[in-house]
Amino acid sequence: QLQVLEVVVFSAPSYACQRRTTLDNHNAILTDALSLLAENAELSGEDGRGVAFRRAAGVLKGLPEPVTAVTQLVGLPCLGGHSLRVVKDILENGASCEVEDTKQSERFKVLKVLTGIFGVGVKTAERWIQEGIRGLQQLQDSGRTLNRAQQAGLQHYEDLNQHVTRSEADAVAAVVEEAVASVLPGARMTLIGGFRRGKLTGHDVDFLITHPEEGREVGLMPKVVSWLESQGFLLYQKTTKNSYLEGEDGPARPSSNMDRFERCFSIFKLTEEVNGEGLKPWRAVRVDLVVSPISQFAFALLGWTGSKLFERELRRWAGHKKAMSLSSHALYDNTQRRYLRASSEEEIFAHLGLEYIPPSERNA
Ligand code: TTP
Ligand code: MN
Ligand code: MN
Ligand code: MN
Repeated sequence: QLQVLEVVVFSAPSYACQRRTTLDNHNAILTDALSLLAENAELSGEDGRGVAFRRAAGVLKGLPEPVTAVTQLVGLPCLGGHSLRVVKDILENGASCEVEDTKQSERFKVLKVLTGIFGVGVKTAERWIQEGIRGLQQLQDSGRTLNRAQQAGLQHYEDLNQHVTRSEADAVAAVVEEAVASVLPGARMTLIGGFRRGKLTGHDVDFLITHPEEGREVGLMPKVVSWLESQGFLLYQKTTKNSYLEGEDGPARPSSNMDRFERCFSIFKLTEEVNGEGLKPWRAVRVDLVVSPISQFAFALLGWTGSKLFERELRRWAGHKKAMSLSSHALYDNTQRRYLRASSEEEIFAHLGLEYIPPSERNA
């Protein structure tokens, strides 16, 4: 009997925002490897290489079945020689030397531990390493002056490096909901970030808050924060004021991709009552709160739902393919020289000439 072996050759459009990427990843071994190399590049200040590895991983995350041979990948975008070599090593030898060496490298391990402290970025970690610091205990003993965020980060290191579960996210949501309803009836709160994309765990919980009447959201954040503080829910918080300037005929063009919403980076004290059973009476959870006026809500929702690669690719698509500038506040058409309004994510995708991709398929 003749056996016909069918080998699938994959294909995919090149921008992540053109692809539907669910959480059903059939190539986790490969994408974990590429993500690790991306992380190592980012920790070494090589952002360009980091993006290249993230894009390569993004393409593989969307494939409908496991890759069995590199020949299946010939037609795919974003897979450069370096990424293909890593994939080939894993397919043929079960592992990539480069990935294994990176995992074992002292520098990578120390950078991960130090940047794993909330409030510590690559630059600070680099400086400490140069000063001879190799771990948390050493940092604590060194008597270095830490800012408020870093102190809280060190204090709650273990909790904050433990995944937040969906049920913990729901418990936080109930608290934030109550806070918002108490300080401004009619205000709305939406779960954003990874949990909106359907992830079962996250490194934090993200919320977007708005009010259906434009302007009513002004001054909301300090009230929410005060309420949470008075109820003993906050172990740490830093609120950043809205620095977005309203222009004559619409919001001013943002100068960078950093958005300027009023936001609060916080650490919640999730107590047993809301946490369900557990061995400890409470645990620390990172929570991000963002407030947007209703006129910018769709842009904020799209911009804060992620994934980070999906966001990056949306902005790249807008700029390169459409001559438009997309931010979490607005969409500007550089050809027509005007802002394009939208009151839903669907409208933004339509403005961009993209098929609508729901949150659960933005997991590139
Ligand atoms: P994150 O909370 O960092 O990431 P995540 O929710 O996708 O994943 P995790 O489960 O690990 O928490 O960011 C959520 C989204 O918010 C992400 O798409 C990028 C966006 N964002 C901004 O727009 N500005 C910011 O300053 C930050 C920190 C995030
Ligand atoms: Mn599948
Ligand atoms: Mn998040
Ligand atoms: Mn976040």
